[in-house]
Amino acid sequence: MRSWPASDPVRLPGTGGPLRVHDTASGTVRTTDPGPTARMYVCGITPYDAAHIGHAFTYLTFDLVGRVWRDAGHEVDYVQNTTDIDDPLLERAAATGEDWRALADREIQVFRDDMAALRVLPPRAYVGVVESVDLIAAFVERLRERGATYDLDGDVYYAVQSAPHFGEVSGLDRAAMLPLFAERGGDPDRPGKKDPLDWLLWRAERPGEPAWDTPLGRGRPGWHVECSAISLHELGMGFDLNGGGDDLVFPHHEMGAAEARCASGTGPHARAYVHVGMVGLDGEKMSKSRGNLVFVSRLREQGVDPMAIRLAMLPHHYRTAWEWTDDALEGARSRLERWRAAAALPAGPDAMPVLAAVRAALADDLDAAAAVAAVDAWADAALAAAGSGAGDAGDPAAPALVRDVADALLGVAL
Ligand code: 5CA
Ligand code: ZN
Repeated sequence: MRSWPASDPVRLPGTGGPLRVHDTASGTVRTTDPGPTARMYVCGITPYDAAHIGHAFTYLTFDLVGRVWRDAGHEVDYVQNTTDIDDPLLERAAATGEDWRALADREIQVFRDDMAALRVLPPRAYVGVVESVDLIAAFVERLRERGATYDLDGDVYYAVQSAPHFGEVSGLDRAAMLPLFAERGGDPDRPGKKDPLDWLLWRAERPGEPAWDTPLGRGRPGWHVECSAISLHELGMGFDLNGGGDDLVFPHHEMGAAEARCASGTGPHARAYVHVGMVGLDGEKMSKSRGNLVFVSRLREQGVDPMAIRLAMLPHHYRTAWEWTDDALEGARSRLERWRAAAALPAGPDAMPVLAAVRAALADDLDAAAAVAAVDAWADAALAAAGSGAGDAGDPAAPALVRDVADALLGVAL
């Protein structure tokens, strides 16, 4: 389906260094080592509601990854899915009496507008499940041919015993896996399953539910299989980074990795698994099911500058859970004003050290707080010099370079 618009980030002088990020599978911060084209897959929204700050923070994180890779001289091949058919979407549509397709289309469009406003660079391929049903059914058939599946009342399950590397992504043992599986969309207690951890690949048609004709029969895909089928089709095996929020470590990325290994006969699915901490509000994870949400689209409607929203998220480290507050948005607003005022000065202190500091900070496991602090320090010094009457002193090229650094690496338009 259609992605969203963006202009390419400006090119900065020189090149940035290699990106180091935390890889969930190894539990360590590792240097990414992409070829000329860095390949990234990130799990997209389930479009039954508008995107909240938690979603936005996840996509901001991977936007920074793409920007650092670009600055280091790589092309970036970025793929994102959208789960435009799944139980929560159908449940919401049933509750409100809306057509599920209309609901999904509307919320996907709100998401595109949010992402474009926040200056999140778009994926090369933005892929829906509905448009991928044939691809996913063919993928399930491949798993079936490899003997990894079994049928249960017309549904198709992946047998966890056919996943020799199971646990490679999350590092969890069975005792830890079981409750998470139950909590996050799994069905450990369904009678007839060979193992409680076996997971649904294909759901045969149920009365009143949408279904598609495929060689597997009429039905629709299970959840995890959409991301392994789409990522393999678009990027191939062993791509550089598989990302999402840390609620996807298990079961979603574990089960997806097992399917991809089985279908391809090689592994791993991705060279690094990167997970983002959960954003909360009032002491709880922000989630559609809890309803404690701050929507990006609502803030935009209220006239909040999207760059202030971006700056309010930016200083948080991607691996640490944090809470959204109105105060933080206020702080981001005044920071944005200060940065804009400094960047509009006729001259300022040498900005090459700012470029070096922002590059080094982001390459170091996306230390965006340190990157923001480097711009703060430059802006404070530039404004102080201007305030003391020395405004024309300094380097006349510095404000433009800081604008370019903020634009290309932080995604903030000044
Ligand atoms: N469609 C699936 C992925 S295939 C899904 O998880 N959709 S979602 O709408 O629930 O979440 C979209 C993305 O935002 C996922 O990467 C998810 O891990 C992330 N996410 C969800 N809630 C939060 C939160 N509170 N904070 C940070 N990231 C979040
Ligand atoms: Zn996914």
